[in-house]
Amino acid sequence: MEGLGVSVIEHLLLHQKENPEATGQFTRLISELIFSAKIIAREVNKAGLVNILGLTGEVNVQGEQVRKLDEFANRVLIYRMQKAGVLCAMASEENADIIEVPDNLPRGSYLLIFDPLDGSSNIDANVSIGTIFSIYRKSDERSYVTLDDFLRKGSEQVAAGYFLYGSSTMLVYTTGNGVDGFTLDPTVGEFLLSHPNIRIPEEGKVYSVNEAYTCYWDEKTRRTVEYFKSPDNYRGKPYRARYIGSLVADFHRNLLYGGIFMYPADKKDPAKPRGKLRLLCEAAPLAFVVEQAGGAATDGKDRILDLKASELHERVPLFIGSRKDVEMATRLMQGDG
Ligand code: AHM
Ligand code: MG
Repeated sequence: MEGLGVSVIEHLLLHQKENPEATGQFTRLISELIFSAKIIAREVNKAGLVNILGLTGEVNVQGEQVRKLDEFANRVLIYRMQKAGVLCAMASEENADIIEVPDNLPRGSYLLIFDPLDGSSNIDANVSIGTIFSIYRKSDERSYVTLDDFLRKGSEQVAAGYFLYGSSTMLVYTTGNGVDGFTLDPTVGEFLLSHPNIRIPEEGKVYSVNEAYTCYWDEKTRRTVEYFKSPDNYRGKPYRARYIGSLVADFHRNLLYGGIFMYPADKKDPAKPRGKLRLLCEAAPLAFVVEQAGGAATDGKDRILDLKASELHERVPLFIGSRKDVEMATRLMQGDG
């Protein structure tokens, strides 16, 4: 029947032919992710009602305070994905080490990396937050998994995307064949295709960066950000500033409307010599999405998808968004332009 929408799984099955990843195992993986995200969305939506908000008092492996919903989202994903029978191991922003699927559970050939609830400092203010995921296939037949299995180039991802918990809950993802967006229809409990074949505008009107850190930036970073504010840039007028401080929300807005998001290195901040964002669970998956939508992502020099992580929680400077804007920022960061 027409007019009832296409669900994610229907969409995956419809595109099975041109999509090598749309195997039974992959479809199961996506279904489990969706189920986990629905549970997380339910808790995010009722967070204000049930006093689940606030800090747990614990700090995560990166020294940041963990909020209750982060912990909840992390537990849901680990618990459900471990049982799915399609993964051999996982890695989470909240866990120092890789998480293997226990011996008593069936294993599959996929590796999953996720940030369970990104932007969690915004939870109390009802600002959009998200779950970012990145999927690789194990590169050999060994029955065990090591850290090296995760230290791969982003270009080897077989799928990546995010769930956005905002005014509506969305799933945006790619399997290397363009980017599609689905919106959760709460009345039927399904993600329905709402944004087929998303293309990011070639150049944007928006720059997104936390300018409070100007004092920590080197000269090239300052000049790069100044460029987008200048009436002498290639648009001939200043870009608008938009910065939510919630990566998925900032990224998603720029993906739809065009623009550039920057989280540069803070050279003078010993805590962030390589910026704040993590290569494996934040930069690489969003880079895969943006490239598949016609955009670009670099660390100010090299393509994000060409970088090979040397540790699980490696951080990386990030310039991501509309292709022309990112190319310009990268040239400026190299002192060229
Ligand atoms: P988190 O993973 O601990 O939530 O941190 C990542 C978040 C991103 O969502 C956002 O882009 C960035 O931190 C904002 O950082 P800052 O407050 O330094 O601008
Ligand atoms: Mg994060």
